[in-house]
Amino acid sequence: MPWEDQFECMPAEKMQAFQLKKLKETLEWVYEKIPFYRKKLDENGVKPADIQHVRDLAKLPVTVKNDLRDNYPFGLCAVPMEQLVRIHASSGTTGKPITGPYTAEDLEQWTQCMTRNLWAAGIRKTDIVQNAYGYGLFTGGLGFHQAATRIGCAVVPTSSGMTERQITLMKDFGSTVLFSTPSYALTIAERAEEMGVDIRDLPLRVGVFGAEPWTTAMRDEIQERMGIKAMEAYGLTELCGPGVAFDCEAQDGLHINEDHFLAEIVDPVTLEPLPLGEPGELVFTAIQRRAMPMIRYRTKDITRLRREPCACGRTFIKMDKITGRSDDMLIISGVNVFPSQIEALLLDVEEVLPQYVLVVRKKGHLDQLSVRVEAKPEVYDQGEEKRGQVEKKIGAHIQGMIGIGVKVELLAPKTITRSEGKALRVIDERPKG
Ligand code: DLL
Repeated sequence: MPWEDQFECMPAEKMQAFQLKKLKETLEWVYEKIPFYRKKLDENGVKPADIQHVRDLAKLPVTVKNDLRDNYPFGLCAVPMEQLVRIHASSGTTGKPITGPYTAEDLEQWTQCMTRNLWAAGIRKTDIVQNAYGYGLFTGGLGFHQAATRIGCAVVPTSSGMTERQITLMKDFGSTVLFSTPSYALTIAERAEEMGVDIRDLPLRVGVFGAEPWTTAMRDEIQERMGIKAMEAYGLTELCGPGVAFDCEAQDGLHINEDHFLAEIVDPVTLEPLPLGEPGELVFTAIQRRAMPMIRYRTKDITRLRREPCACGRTFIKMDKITGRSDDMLIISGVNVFPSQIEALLLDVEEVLPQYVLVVRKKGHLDQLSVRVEAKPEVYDQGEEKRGQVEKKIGAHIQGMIGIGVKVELLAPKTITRSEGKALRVIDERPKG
């Protein structure tokens, strides 16, 4: 039974009526309280009252990350400071940070959304959960912490880093659940192997991973290496943090908390809404937040939406795993490539470790992609000839599956810096501007 089945299993018609009511309230709210939105709606000739159906969303202008930066720190906040009880922030990779302010009600709703996620992952009050997401301004640490506390779990707030200590505590405390980024889970698995600890022999049984793209191949690798079920969380600071979407025991797509977040898929270039099932950029409207609602926020995340019955009984719309961000998309010899496609292919190759980095350079007018991937120690030790064969094999596999020529560099094990949070997968050495 889901955590809040009255919402999670709500029949579609009832959900649509609920969403419309909340959407209208939110539009009135932002129009009245946030000059940025009032101006934008006026410029586009739309009034909140023009929205009479959820599909009328498409009439509204989109919001982008730069709008948040331009209004840093509190320009998009609809309530006075005394009503805020928490302020998170995310720095992103470049530029000014963006802020995530919460009223007490926002914090409560976030906790409930996130609790649905953990509950769907099978986490119960008897669990000992080790939370290796970073605590602090990042929403991962506290977002997971609040929800695990609500279920009544024993939370071990390790935060990220100090990997040996993570493993020692995991063993000593008998942690049954791990929260971390997927790449940090791999770092933990690898370090444990070096320490002679087999995580599969420990009580650990579930992980809830997110905050960065990962393929199903990577999920299988983690499940296998740790002997756990690897579940997923999706979210972003702009909307609350984790708790926007989550997978259930079916592990077949992520249910979106659609009583809080209206999802659309648009063409990233024309911004035209795309029909269900088509891949494109995910756009969200947050319809229950008070401090910082979001109207048609462009996430840059690429996926598809599916509305179909799920074995778990939830009626929430599903999204596929994120295949990448539109700003991470590479165009190599005219072919659009996401790092996740390369990840999936590398994980097919038995001679390598799941540690890689992609380097993009400009050669003349063309973009050139180098795939740097670590060899397994026993493969690396066989010498140059063997390494050359493996590089060729990987190059041919990528050429065969995606149709692009790449340069493959097989690296010695442990060459690539291990992730403790979001992994760096692409190094772009093309000249800027
Ligand atoms: O990463 C919130 C979060 C924390 C989600 C812990 C899940 C677990 P930001 O730092 O603002 O927030 O980054 C948001 O991370 O737009 C996606 O590109 C990416 N992302 C988050 N979850 C997933 C996921 C947190 N499950 C950005 N799969 C988003 C793929 C994800 N990408």
